[in-house]
Amino acid sequence: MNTIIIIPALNPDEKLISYVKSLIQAGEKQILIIDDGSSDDCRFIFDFLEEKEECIVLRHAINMGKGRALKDAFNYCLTNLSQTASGVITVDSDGQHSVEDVLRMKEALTEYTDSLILGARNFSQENVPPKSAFGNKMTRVVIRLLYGGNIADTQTGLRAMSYQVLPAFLTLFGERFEYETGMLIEALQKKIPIKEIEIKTIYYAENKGTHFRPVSDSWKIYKLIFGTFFKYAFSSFSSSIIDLGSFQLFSYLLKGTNLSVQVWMATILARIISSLYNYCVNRNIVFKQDCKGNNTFLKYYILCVCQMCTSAALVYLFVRVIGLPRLFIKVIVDMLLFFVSFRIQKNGCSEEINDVVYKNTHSTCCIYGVHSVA
Ligand SMILES: Nc1nc2c(ncn2[C@@H]2O[C@H](COP(=O)(O)OP(=O)(O)O)[C@@H](O)[C@H]2O)c(=O)[nH]1
Ligand SMILES: [Mg+2]
Repeated sequence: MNTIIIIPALNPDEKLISYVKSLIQAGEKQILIIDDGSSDDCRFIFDFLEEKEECIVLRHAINMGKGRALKDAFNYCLTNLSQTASGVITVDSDGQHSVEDVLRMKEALTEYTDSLILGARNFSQENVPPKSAFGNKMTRVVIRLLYGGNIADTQTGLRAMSYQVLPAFLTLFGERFEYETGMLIEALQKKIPIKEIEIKTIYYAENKGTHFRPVSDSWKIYKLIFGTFFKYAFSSFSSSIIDLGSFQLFSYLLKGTNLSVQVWMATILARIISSLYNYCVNRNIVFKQDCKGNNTFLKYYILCVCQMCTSAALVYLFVRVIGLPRLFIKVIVDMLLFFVSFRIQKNGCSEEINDVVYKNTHSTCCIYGVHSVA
């Protein structure tokens, strides 16, 4: 696969020139370098690279952050370099990624065209500065707990992806290092497979030249990780409360009718209200982008109706047979249904439905998932 090498750079040193030269020697023909508002001292490096026919230099007038630089580069590739390549590899400018590893990523990309491929470092090695090892291990655990997936190197800058998956990352939130964390969360949420290739773990001078600001960049990364999760949790929890509250209200209003009418009508009306609320919240707040309108709406409701009917039927049955308070039974039934639907989604009933369920995941599960929180 023909690939573009993308190198985001902020105040690089001369090593960048020899690094780019060795990439060219290794056969790379398209290298996109982003000068992200680097100081005037570095200008000669970018001017030199710009002269090379294999290189394109994009410049930011001021420093806008690695995330912004990557998004601009991805967009440039998709809009201007769509004829000449079909994938990209992002590489750091400070020589932390060996040319051999870049080539291995390229090879992997020919096989995993539907995946986000990560060049994973080994943080147990001796040359890894303790701060970097700790930060990475901690982020790995938190992402695993909140989103699943077991990603060995969550902060790697060596990443490869085909044009097929690239658009998913274009509009993500984050201007600095947190953008790269957002890419991982997006891949996990959208079920874009993540493949890791072990690479050499290179650190120079205890990583003293890093642009990573431990407090403010870590804060941004964790705000993103928890923010996305809590938005989802809030959406699920509040939908659940609305569902149960409406169920109780409609049961009360339908008091004069027989049990079957009460349970079915209350379930349906409550679900209409709570699912509309949930769909809107997820569409506008939780998963701001990538909702393909009616299509997701329709599929969302097909799933919703199936779960709703099962819920009403089971609540009716258990109220009749066991005679416990119906709200209590509804909580238990919806909780069980959540786990069942979750398992079905995990095993993958139909790929398409799965995809939709995943995009709305939490929305579809929400109404049920919620109850596990409630
Ligand atoms: N475009 C751009 N690149 C950046 C910025 N900060 C860091 N980088 C690049 O991102 C890569 C990794 O940054 P680095 O400071 O080495 O972080 P570390 O390797 O995680 O310690 C390098 O290629 C940097 O040049 C930035 O603000 N803008
Ligand atoms: Mg570095």
